[in-house]
Amino acid sequence: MRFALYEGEIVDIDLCLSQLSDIKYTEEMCLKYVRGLKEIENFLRKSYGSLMRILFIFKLTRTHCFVIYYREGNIITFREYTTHLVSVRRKADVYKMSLLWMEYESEFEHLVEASFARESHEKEEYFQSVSDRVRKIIYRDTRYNIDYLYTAYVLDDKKIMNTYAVWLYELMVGIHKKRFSKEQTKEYVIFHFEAIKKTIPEVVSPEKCQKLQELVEGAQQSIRDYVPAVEVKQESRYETEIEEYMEALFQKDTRKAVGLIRKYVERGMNLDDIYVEILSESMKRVGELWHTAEITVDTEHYCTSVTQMAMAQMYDFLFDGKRSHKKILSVCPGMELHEMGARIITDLFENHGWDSIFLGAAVPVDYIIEAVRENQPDLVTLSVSMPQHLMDCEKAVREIRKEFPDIKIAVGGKAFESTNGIWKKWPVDIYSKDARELLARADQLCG
Ligand code: B12
Repeated sequence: MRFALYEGEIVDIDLCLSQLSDIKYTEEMCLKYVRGLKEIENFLRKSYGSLMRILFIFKLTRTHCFVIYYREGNIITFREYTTHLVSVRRKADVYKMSLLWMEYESEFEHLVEASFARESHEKEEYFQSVSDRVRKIIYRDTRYNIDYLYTAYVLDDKKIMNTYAVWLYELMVGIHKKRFSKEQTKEYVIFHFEAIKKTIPEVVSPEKCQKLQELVEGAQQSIRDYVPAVEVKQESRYETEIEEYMEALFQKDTRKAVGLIRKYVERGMNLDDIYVEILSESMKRVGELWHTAEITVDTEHYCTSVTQMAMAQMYDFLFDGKRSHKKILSVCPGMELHEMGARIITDLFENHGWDSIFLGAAVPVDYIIEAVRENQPDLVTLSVSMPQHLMDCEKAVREIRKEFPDIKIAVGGKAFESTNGIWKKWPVDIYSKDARELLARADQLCG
């Protein structure tokens, strides 16, 4: 067997030369290659260090390739593709390097690859009709689907998967609105889940299959049963301020937006209200507008950065009151990037006399423990917005409880709302949806 590296991938020269167009490969035929693949893997490991996964491409004809996904001595999946789809896969691989992905057991990693391969195979015509960008998005969505499936499986909480399925469907309705009806989108999302369901027994060990397939079926059923809630607009008592702040954001008028918040402070408005009822509420509405495709992600990010700027200027006004000599340490565990909830909580506590340490986004559990050891706070608050990060949160909770039994622990954030009260299974002192309720209970508990 002779191999060559071609654009960073390994190509079987003999197969390229033989130009076989009608051969159908079987798993046994693939296995013949494993010895050769292992040697190449060892060689690449020496040259490049750790390898996540190798993609082998065997060219059959000018238009058809045979692809093996191979990892540490095992074939993950193999399929025949048009070369066109292979180039999509390559790009998806680059995309996959993004830091946003969660890490999970290899079986689930294989499930992403194999489900995407199945979907692109079963819908080959559709995959060819859409742009590279769309195919990349479908790959990304497959990965997100498995993130949620994995989380629901590990935490044994169906609601995580069901809530996500409906959320994904709503997101797709917005994205598809110019091309497909809601019914077509519904079928499409259900099909997307079906590809995962059918692939589960191929790549996941048998004892996990039933539970995983039930979770996927539950997700599909939630989409079928979903009836959009009749919208009852809940007016805030700060409706005028929220609207003028959001208008400034959408006009991309940074100075005006930041200035408005300063003006509210100078007018003597309660600082807690500004944080919770204006800034937090505005960000939630921004999120909903992104979710329904009324604004794009760049605008969402802009609103985030301006809101963080607006919060930063509030610091000047926070530290005036009487100190209570209590300390809060606030953090987002694991890979959680949504830090504004934790930040708002920290500022609220500062405003009420607590000393605070805000560690911010994405802190690995080991470092959270170290920070707790070093700073000995009275209260640790862990904030999670995306369910995928609940596992890290649980780990942090359990380790803190074990090592520092006297320190109080509070958890909260949007992720908990899509669980069946997962926090009840953990050794926490406080869970709340509401930052001000947390403050009141912490004052009592740590008093
Ligand atoms: C800003 C934002 C981002 C920013 C965050 C930047 C930053 N520095 O924080 C960035 C760009 C990084 C981001 C990324 C993503 N985001 Co985002 N994001 C948001 C958005 C619009 C606002 C978040 C926010 O600050 N809200 C305001 C704060 C104050 O609210 P909060 O966190 O819920 O906190 C309140 C309470 O929950 C509570 N609380 C919070 N923590 C704690 C802790 C304790 C102990 C207690 C008691 C209470 C408590 O008190 C707070 C005050 O009221 C939300 C929309 C939303 N509804 O929140 C989406 C949202 C959270 N994101 C979402 C998504 C999908 C993503 C992305 C996958 C894609 C994307 N949109 O770019 C990535 C994933 C990133 C990752 N790996 O984690 C979805 C999540 C949906 C789901 N299925 O779970 C949301 C809900 C948008 C939506 N409506 O669909 N995002």
